[in-house]
Amino acid sequence: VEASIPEGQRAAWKKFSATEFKTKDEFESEVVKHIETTLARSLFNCDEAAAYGGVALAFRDRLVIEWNRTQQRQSSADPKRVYYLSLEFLMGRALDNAMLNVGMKDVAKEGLGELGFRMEDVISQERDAALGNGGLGRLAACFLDSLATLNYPAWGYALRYKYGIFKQEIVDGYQVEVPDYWLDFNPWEFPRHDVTVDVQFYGHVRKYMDESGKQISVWEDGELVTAVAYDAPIPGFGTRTTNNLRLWSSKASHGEFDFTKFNSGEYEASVAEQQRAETISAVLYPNDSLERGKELRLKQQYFWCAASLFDIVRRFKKSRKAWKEFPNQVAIQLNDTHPTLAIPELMRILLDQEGLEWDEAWSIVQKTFGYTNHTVLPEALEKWSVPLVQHLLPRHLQIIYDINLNFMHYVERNFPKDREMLGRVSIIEESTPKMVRMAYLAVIGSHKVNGVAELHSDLIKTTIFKDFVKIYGPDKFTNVTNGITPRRWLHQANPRLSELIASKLGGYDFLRDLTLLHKIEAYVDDKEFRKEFQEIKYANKVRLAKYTKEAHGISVNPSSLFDIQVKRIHEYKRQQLNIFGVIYRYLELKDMSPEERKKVQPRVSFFGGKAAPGYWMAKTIIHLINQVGAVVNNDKDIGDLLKVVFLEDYNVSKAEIICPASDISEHISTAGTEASGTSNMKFVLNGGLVIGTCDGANIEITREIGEDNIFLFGNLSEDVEDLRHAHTYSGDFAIDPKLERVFAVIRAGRFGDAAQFSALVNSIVEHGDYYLVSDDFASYIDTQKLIDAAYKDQEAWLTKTITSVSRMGFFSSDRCIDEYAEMIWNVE
Ligand code: AZC
Repeated sequence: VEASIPEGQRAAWKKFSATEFKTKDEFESEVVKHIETTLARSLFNCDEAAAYGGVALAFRDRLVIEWNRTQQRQSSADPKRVYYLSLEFLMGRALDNAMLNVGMKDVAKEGLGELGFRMEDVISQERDAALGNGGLGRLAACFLDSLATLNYPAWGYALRYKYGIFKQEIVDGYQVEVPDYWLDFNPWEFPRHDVTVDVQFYGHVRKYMDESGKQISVWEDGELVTAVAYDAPIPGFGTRTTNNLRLWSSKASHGEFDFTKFNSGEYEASVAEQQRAETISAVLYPNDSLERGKELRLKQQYFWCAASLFDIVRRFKKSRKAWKEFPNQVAIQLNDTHPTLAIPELMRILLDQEGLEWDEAWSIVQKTFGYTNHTVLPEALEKWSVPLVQHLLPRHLQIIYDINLNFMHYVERNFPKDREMLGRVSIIEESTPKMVRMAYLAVIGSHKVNGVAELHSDLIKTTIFKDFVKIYGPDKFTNVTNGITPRRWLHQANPRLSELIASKLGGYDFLRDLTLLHKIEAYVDDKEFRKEFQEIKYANKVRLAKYTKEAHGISVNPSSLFDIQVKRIHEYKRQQLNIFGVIYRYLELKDMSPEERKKVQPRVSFFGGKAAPGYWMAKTIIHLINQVGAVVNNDKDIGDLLKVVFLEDYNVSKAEIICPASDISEHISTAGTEASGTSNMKFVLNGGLVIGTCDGANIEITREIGEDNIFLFGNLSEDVEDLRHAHTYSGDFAIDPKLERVFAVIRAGRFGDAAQFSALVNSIVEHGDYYLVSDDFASYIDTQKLIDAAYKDQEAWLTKTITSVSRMGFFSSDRCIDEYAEMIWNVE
């Protein structure tokens, strides 16, 4: 039922309609009102947390006003909308972003000062919204910012996890996971208790013929869980568009308790059922690039897909358009295979509920979906066991089998000579138990499939989806190289650099069109500009040094070369290569005479990142880094020449301090394994250089900024397979002698009990060195030496960094979103 105010009363309504604050005084009045009423505090008990609350609520009101207007505009225009389905949105903090996007941070800062608070202190009260693991989730967050900024009518859909990614504590050098309960106070979300969807699980399928002889399927007798919508406003930068991120929370379908059970004395049972329902949206799975096939994870995926599709279909049906118009009104992007169940779910809605014929339904589905692949790592490709899917989603399994049958017929007709192909491309893997290959289902059910950097998009066409390129032709596969939002990753994280650039370009237009950055290349020889640029980098290093001292008690000298590797800990990302390199550097320093040491470029090696709780090898790497730090940082011979810091609990808000502070950042994955990487872009945009392999977006960064401005090393992706093969079969695989020296000191117990690191060392020495650490070690060490030498020439270094920043325009997520809109979504 539409609950609109009648015409006659609308004038009164409009007279009292909420308006946004415009002046400092109005802002202060809003803040004080919220602190005194919404938060029930006073000037006698207002701490920084309460001040944060007041400011956040004042800005939230502003966002809501624009958000309502945006939704009204979109409802009446009813354009084609984009729905970005992502199990992860790694948003970080919202307040600073809201202030900057709305363009009122300066006003707020002054107002806050008058009320007795400092902006930085207030901002830092906010907890990160950490509903993601790493790159995939952060990319989704950048995309939301760009979608709103570019005025696309777009919605994000995800789950409202009670617990985001765990908090990482380092205890005795080991990672310990602590739950992240982030919802005590979250002013940015709006519960929509009136927007709910009942989602079914289990049960069975009854088939019968109706009068016309049509086969009907009914999914019956399942268990229902209710999805409740929680909405968060997503403001664009310098625009009134404020889009919606809708997060689903699960609860028992009959409310708090089952009253029948409750009244009959089964108190515990009634509560247990409620808890079981709530478990679905309780926690984000902390695995990055690994799928374990757990039932609860599949439940999460279906719960979220079913609720989101119900919502999308409900919105479409309001327009009373014919079903064939659906793909002209709706574009759904699958962020990795996690939402692939949306494909059979839309089929189920169209077939079983709307009565469409198979072919028409299937054509709608294929035109609606696009699929983004983020990895070629085999262990990350989702597969669900057929018995599990059968048990949880019996109707969907039938639909998946029918999709597969049609597909098999198609392949058979078109490739009659290649009998083996059927088995290779079947959605069902003939293993024990049989498995549903989600990536294949996603490819088959979408009209476009994209990778996230050029090399990666080429690789998926020649490896995991090779047969599908033969089947569908190459045009189904495309590339959209990742990007980052310059609002958060330049303007917010590095306000001084943003201001300096704005002062030269005559304003902040570059934040909406990052290609304008190329104009600062004209200042590369400008003395004043150079001086200021260099001072900003130094100040950002001082900020990180201060944080390092406060958080970890380690003093680092901001004049040292800051070398940073922050990202999830994974063998393919090769933090082990980095720390082995650090050990080698340490050994060389120890060998030197005091005279020789004086010539050495001092360096701080920063590491940060979480290991999946069950990923033992990654945890061992963290432990080794901390053990090396404990030795090196306390070695009197070494002093400031080398420090090793492990930054605990790396997250988005810390990245905002870390990325502007690098001289060098490390993106050193085994070639062909890192689909894109996005922190590489953040570091270069903030005036740091990169040491990297020819992998992911490093390649395109090199193309844009020039090979003189990046330090590339290591084997190329086309050689990886042969090298791996040789390790195992050639018999003469010898560990690099420099690396051998590192292993010798680890084995000798220099960094604590050697047994703790034996599995890590043996993965290289005895188990085939899958990630090519030894193959790339010498080249890595040599390149680090080049970096030391290059850094000595500060003027030349500065020229490289300024030039690089000016050439980073391509890597804005605005460019990505425009590419998706044009090539995949067909939206305006
Ligand atoms: C990541 C890729 O590893 C990274 O290279 C890429 O930049 C990023 O996606 C965005 O495309 N993949 C993941 O984070 N994967 C998962 C499952 O979390």
